[in-house]
Amino acid sequence: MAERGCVPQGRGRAARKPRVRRDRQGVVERRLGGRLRRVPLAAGHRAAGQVLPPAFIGMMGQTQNFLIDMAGHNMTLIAVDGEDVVPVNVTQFNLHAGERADVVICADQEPGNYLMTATYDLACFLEKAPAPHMPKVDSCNFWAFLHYEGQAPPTSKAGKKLLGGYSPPAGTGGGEKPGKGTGITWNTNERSSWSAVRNLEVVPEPEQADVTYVLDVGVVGPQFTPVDPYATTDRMYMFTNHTPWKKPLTPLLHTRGQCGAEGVPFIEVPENATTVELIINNLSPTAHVLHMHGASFSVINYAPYSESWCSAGHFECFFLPLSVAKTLDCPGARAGDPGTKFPYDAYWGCPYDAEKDSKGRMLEAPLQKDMISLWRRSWAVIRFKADNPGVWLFHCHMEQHIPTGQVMAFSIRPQEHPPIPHDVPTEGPCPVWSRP
Ligand SMILES: [Cu+2]
Repeated sequence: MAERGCVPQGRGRAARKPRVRRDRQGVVERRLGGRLRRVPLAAGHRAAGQVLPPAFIGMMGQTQNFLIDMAGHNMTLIAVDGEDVVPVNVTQFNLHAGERADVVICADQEPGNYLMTATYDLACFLEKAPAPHMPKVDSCNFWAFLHYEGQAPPTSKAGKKLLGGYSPPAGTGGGEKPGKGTGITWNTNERSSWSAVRNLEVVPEPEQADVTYVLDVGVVGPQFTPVDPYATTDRMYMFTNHTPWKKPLTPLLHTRGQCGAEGVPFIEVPENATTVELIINNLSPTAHVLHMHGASFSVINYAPYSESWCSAGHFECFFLPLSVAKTLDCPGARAGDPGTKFPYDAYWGCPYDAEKDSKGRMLEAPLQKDMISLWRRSWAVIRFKADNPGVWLFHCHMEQHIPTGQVMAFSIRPQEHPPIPHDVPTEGPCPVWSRP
């Protein structure tokens, strides 16, 4: 099949940087290979031969992940989390809560209506029946159409299936039997995807970071009881020890964490440290979608078993007992808290082992992100530059994991924190250290 698409493919000098500008009417200018196209986005209609540059934003709450497909058209990925990447054709990409992906779709097919699909893959098994602590879901698929201007709107609807879920609505015109796109499947829940996309401006990492912190993600024992409402429990943690988030008596930025911050999980990064490394171990059976405020980070390593014994295709890993995993899959597996009792003893993970895992580091051209999906029972190693003075949150982006405690903070270059204005309200008895 001939190469299709509107953006030059390739790596290095051959790749041209697309430039995008949006005005208030939703008109987009995108310069591609020296040609400037004006594309009115508001109508959502496309004429043949035009470039459609949608920005996908993961606006999910409890949903972790969607797989995005576009029938009959190549999608060319050009930016991830706001950072430009070497254009690469994708037949499917995934998007977690809060992630962003800019793609170019070339409307170069036979006119018609072409199906776009977003699939929450981890919920598809719940279409047929509920599972413990999980409700049955009506559908794990969501659909829309790419509509070519001048074509009649599609009339078919999704059909309810007897055993659960829906069959997709039908495309029309060229969309009735669309051809296959060309490109890679880009799924950041798999290790190999982290080296399949490369930033236009490469940020190589040094062999050694200035400082390394090991963070565990899990649940504090002796018991984690999801009561109604779910968010009234607060025993999840993401920190160097088992400390769930606790609101400081007065904002950390006001006091540099030196007052009213007892028991609050935050790290003051040394003033002379520039490259900060985080080894993050997920000691729980579900993925977490982590977001950093104030900085992008480099993803330099990701657990290889995200594509083997605990991949998305091996959902039984969700129910796997720790004792079995230690024998069969991961001798170094450990519990998030030894005090958790059945049925919450499912909170365990297979943590990073520097001796065997450091050889997999991607230091030459690590992908720049401000979000990462930390796969179930899994680990990731990321680095960020401590060059933006302030107190910045690092937290799970899943709606139910924020109030349950999966939040921490970094204090970066405290000596350079901007002064707090006098008219900012304060709370608690602490002085405001950074006020001039
Ligand atoms: Cu989470």
